[in-house]
Amino acid sequence: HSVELSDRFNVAVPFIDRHVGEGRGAKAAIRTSTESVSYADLAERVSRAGNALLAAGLRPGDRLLMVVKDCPAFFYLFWGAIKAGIVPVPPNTLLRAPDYAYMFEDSGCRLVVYSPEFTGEIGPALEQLGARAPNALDVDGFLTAMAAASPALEARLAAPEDDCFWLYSSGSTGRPKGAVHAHRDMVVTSELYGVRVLGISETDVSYSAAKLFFAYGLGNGMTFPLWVGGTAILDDRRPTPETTFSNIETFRPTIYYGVPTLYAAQLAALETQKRDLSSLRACVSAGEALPADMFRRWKEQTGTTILDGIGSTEALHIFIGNRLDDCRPGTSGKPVPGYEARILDENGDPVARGESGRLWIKAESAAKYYWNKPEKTAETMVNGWLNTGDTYRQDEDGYFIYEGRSDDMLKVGGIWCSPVEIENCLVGHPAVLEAAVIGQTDEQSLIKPKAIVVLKQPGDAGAAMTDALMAHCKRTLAPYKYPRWIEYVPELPKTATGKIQRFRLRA
Ligand code: 3UK
Repeated sequence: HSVELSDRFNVAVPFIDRHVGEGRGAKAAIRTSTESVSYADLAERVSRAGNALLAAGLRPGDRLLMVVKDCPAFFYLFWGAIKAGIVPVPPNTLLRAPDYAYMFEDSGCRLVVYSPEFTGEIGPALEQLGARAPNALDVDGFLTAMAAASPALEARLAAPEDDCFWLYSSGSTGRPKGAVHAHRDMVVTSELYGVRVLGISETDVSYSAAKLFFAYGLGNGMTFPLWVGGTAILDDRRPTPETTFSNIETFRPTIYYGVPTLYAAQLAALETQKRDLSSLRACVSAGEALPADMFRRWKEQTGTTILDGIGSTEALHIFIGNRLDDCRPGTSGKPVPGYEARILDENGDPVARGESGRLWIKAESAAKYYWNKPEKTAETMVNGWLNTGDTYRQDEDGYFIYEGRSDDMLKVGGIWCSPVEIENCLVGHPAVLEAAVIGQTDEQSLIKPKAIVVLKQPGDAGAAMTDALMAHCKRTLAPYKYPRWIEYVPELPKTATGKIQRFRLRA
């Protein structure tokens, strides 16, 4: 099941340049509400973008941080960089200035290109670094530079294992880690999951509600369609039931990719209004576990199957998943052909069938290391195996069942959320003495953050304080991270060394 690649190549050639020679030059590679980009246009703009980056002083191996919304320029920057041997790094676009300042420094990027919508966070991040700040340019400025650049660029050759792009992954403690992916990794995910599991082909039109900065969205909305010469639909708006349904009705995609939180909202909307989803041959869900009940309700309402699968930033895409011809609701399915999975106990021995343990996987698409984090690399990437940090068990037929994180991290709307970060934000409010954050399920059985707070003046507890603390979090953190419930207590359970015992609060 492995994927063969030549020793000297550049992954922009099979994903971008190949299509013109194969007669797809006039075919739409990308469609948005305002434009359609053909494969010929895409190939030319990717080369112009690579040349514009080189003209801006970037050299092969340099990092390009691209804080770019879902739009065609994301493709030009990402592939233009790769074709020129430059390493693109597309972080989450919902972050705040201090997060970006950290990433500018950690990545040592030479250039930041950002959508003008994000000026309010990128500006202060650059200011914070003063003389150490990288050069920065907004996307409009970059498109102008592209128009003046040459449309011809020789692809810089690399080995399949050479560094190609990074994705930042957040952990429960410490700062986000740059997972360094190689040239081969996108080929492996596209071929093993895209082609062999989803059966994606040239005739498919892909629409991912999950954004391109997310490894899940990057595969769904960019690499899979480009690998087979299909069409990708892009929308830069925040996905809601209204935007996603109207996109499905307008563009008639054949595959739709969502996350459980959005499927829950879409199901609620379908109760009051019928929508035309007849173009879909498959739906995919990842990021957090899809409750079996949502699978059934979606099938009832739309007639389509949601394939739940687990992936990670480090593995790049889904490594255990359900299939159209082999799907068990309430499970993550079985290993994708070409990936291996093992459930190990605390001694590193395989557990008996049915018992839970830590999930480890062997993935040809796995990141080789974390940038500048040798200890995290050593903990996570061991002898070719990847420690997922998840607890799993297998049912009697071998389907993998998710049982939760092995640490305290929360998945909210499919995106990592660190309890420590929310606690730190709450403690930054003048009324708060201490705070602990845990996951709690909402009425849809999906996890959202809940805060347990000790106030400096216990008498201040109440609805007005709750509103003030939620507003404080929404202002300071990425908006999806605010606590949906706040409970007030006189003190928090702690270990002898002063570490909050979140497991006691969960109980
Ligand atoms: C959790 C799931 C249960 C799990 C991702 C598809 O989510 C992705 O990557 P992240 O690095 O997070 C990885 C962690 O998220 N998770 C993801 N999918 C599921 N838990 N059921 C699922 N179906 O804890 C995992 O370790 O943000 C998903 C493709 C690419 C991705 N990067």
